[in-house]
Amino acid sequence: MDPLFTPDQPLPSFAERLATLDSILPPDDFARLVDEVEKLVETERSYLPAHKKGGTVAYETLELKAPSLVALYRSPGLQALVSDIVKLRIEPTPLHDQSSCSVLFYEKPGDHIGWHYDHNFYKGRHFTVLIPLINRGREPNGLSQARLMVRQKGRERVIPTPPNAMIVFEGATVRHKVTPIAEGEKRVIWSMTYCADPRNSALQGMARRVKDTAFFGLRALWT
Ligand SMILES: O=C(O)CCC(=O)C(=O)O
Ligand SMILES: [Fe+2]
Repeated sequence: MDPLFTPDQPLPSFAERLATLDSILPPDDFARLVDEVEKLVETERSYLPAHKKGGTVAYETLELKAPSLVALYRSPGLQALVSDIVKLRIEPTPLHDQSSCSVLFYEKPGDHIGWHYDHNFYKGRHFTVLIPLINRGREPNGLSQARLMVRQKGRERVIPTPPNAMIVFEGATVRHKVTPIAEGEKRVIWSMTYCADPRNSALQGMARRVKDTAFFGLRALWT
């Protein structure tokens, strides 16, 4: 699958280190992708401890079980689009970095992520790209109550995350969180990172592994 990444729409400004686009994939391609990921999340969920809030499917699992997702992450089309938005040539981050390409799912009441930065473990500037795959719930617009919020210059704002949107931001400088999801709601986010220079020092590599451990469990220390 090599769909045409978007859209006939002017590129948004990245002056605030955050930009959003809508309808990033053609509807048929998007529907196929959601289908593939939904099946995978069903299986992956069964390995999670019952008490664990939220869940992630890591890059290495996606490479085996969701090859079209991983192919899109590495596709020239998506890289070119992100490069054009951030006005820097960017590349995918390495396979051993669990944040490079992952799927986050929020489905139990209370699933959320607190305020954080996406730490940059690389030499070059580092960007987070989110493509919401599923977001449904009880809000008047049909979306879930789990909201992506950012805080910049002392100001908080909600960044809408409807399915098939794309949110690009510089996570090392833009503090963000996701508010708790409510009963019966579901939100599945495809999260990727790109970097202008994805080399890192040994020290940065160690820090990255410690961070992945908190997010993905002990296994990450051995990657
Ligand atoms: O679920 C979201 O909207 C944001 C997830 C997040 O913080 C990230 O992928 O860095
Ligand atoms: Fe984040």
